[in-house]
Amino acid sequence: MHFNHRPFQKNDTIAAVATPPGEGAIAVIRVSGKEAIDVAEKVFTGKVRDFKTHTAHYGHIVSALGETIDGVLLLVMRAPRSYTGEDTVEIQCHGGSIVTRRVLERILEAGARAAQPGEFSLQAFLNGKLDLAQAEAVQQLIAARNELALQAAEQQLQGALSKAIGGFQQGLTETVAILEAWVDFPEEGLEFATMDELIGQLEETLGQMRHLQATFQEGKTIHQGLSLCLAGSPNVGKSSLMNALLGKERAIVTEIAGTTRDLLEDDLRLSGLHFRLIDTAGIRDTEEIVEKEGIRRSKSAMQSADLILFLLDASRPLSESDRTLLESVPREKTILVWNKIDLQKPSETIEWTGSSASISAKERIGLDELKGAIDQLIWRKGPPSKEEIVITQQRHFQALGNAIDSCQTAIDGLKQGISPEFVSSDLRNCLNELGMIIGTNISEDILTSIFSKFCLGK
Ligand SMILES: Nc1nc2c(ncn2[C@@H]2O[C@H](COP(=O)(O)OP(=O)(O)OP(=O)(O)O)[C@@H](O)[C@H]2O)c(=O)[nH]1
Ligand SMILES: [Mg+2]
Repeated sequence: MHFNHRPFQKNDTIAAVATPPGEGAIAVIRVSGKEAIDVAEKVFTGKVRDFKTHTAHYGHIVSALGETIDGVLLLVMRAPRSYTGEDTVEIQCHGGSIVTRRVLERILEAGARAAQPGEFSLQAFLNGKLDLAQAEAVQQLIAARNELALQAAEQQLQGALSKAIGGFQQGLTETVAILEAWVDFPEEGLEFATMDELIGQLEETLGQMRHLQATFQEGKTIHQGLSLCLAGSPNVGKSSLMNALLGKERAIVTEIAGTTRDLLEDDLRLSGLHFRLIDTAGIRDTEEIVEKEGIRRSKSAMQSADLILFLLDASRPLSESDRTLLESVPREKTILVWNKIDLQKPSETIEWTGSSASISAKERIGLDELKGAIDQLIWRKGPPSKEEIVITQQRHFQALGNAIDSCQTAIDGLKQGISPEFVSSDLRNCLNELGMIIGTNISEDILTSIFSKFCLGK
């Protein structure tokens, strides 16, 4: 693979601030590449060239004229024992944007180039320290917004996904080898396996690939979070429930029907996931212009939400409008919530086979039951275990899908007695697609687009 033009130049020595901007006790500036030690030697008061690998040294960063810029701790990690696989120097200077910027500028002046986002991880990938799926996991780990996303990223970083893909590749490569031997020496027939065995092996791999691909549904939930919409007639307690779930007085609550006019949103963390919680205007017939627009928004929020909590007031008989509304909700993504169970309950019967919960938003009763119902609706089979491999990225999902299609075509071809060279070409396509996931035979454009989404300094 060649990496000879901008933005990524493999042989450059790159530098960036690796800590977030703003005030902080310390900031870390990372320098990596063939010249990292020489650059550090120029800007630091100690003999960096003589420093042993994995040692820390106190000293000063000085300007070209010898003026002190900052007192720092300097760490040396020599190739290949570093994150990037290149000589790496990390400088811990005082935090704060001006000090940090001056130290970085001095390093750039001494010969390093400002790194692009993700370029340290790209170096690590090009040096074989991480495969592509692992490098992507690093960014996912940083960006994880909930425990399950963190768990999935850690697992991918450890190489669990890469190992599964490697397993598919190994089996498919063996099959290709047998098929190609058959193309070369047709008179000898399929010497190493019967046709049924070959088809059987391919079908097994196909099944495993399909299983892995299907985890993307969960993966998306974990990675992107879900929207959770509170809906129902006016005054049923939607805003009260929003406040109860958030544990703060986010929304205005009054006894006047039609209090909430606009959509209100906030972040909610629940059972290892993150949600976008949306409170809506109570839906009813009205000619009032502002409320009408609010209701239009409520309906559209219900349509686009991943989950709906549909509230009914358990303390009063259901109105016609409650019933009509209930008819219109998409049941598969709705939990029916009876609110105000602290008040006397009229006996109501409605037809509802989906999930439901009974609560009092005001008195904070039944919230655990409600959370349980939400959990159940999301994870019909329970949340993924620590061992289960879940794919969380669209890119992986797509490549797996293409691999599955090619594998299926190969199987169909074998069954129909199509010439083995066509079958082996389908399997090679399948192998290529799998390779894209871990980064073998991947184009520079794709690499650039993947790594450019990373944080600067990572
Ligand atoms: N007793 C009792 N009162 C409740 C409960 N939940 C809400 N209320 C009361 O019901 C009234 C309406 O509550 P809201 O949370 O504003 O209702 P809403 O569904 O957001 O109403 P709109 O914004 O008008 O659509 C307020 O007076 C609340 O105090 C409950 O669980 N028990
Ligand atoms: Mg409200």
